[in-house]
Amino acid sequence: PSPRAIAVVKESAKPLCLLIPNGLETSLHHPNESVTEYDIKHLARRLNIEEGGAWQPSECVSQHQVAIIIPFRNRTVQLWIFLSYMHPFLQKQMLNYRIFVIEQMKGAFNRAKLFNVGYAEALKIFPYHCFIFHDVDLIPQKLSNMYACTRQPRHMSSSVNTFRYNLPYKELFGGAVAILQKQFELVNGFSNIFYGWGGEDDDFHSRVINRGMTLCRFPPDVARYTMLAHSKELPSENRFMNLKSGRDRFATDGVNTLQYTIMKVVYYPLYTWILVDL
Ligand code: BGN
Repeated sequence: PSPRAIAVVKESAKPLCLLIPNGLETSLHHPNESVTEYDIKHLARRLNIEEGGAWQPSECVSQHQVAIIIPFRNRTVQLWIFLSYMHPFLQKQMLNYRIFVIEQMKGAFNRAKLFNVGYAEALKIFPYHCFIFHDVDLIPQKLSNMYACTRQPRHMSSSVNTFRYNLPYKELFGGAVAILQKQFELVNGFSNIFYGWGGEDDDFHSRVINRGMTLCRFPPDVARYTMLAHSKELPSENRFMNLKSGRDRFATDGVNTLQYTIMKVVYYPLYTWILVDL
């Protein structure tokens, strides 16, 4: 358990929750792909979710304090599907969690920098010890795929339907990853310079390896995901160059040099929304 969980147990006289709750072998219903705004509003009340999309078990103290960071723009329908599926999923895993949606206001999309912003902003709200950096279009199929941090950084989405449930290459570290706060700090987060599609996840992989860590993955049968359909992004032309020179910037480009402007923060019923100008 994290030091914080132990402290809370002492204060609250509640027991610690199991590290991995029982009953996760069952699978969850399929994501409902026709979620309406009405469904979303009612879900928050029905599931006792705190404003801003946060929740924790009431009967015990979760050992996992997890910030789930979703970079976002222009995918509202996918976000609804994601949220209405993920809240029940995360609750069954007995996590103390909050979902952050980090929306980029303008310019070429910068997934990695949005992750850095989510990290920095989440820590202002709560001392999360575990971070999950997650695309909005990925739906985990197995409840046994714990949304918590392992000792080593974990590539979570290693078995995705669109890749016919195969890992395309060994170094792939995209889609959804789980990493401890102190490890993320150690690798200086993501690079901030990857605008457009591709490469930022490969650079993040190099950062982790460079700091002497090794990735882990759950077995393919557990790490199974469905990707929601969307049009293909155009890969950026700079991605090869940025990736090649990446190593020179590990220490000088990341959370320690992060600059951004928060335009709006709203605590919506199912998520904390942060609109940012990068
Ligand atoms: C790779 C991309 C990743 C992406 C995976 C899976 C690059 C860098 C130049 C080699 N990497 O090719 O960013 O997550 O495909 O789609 O484009």
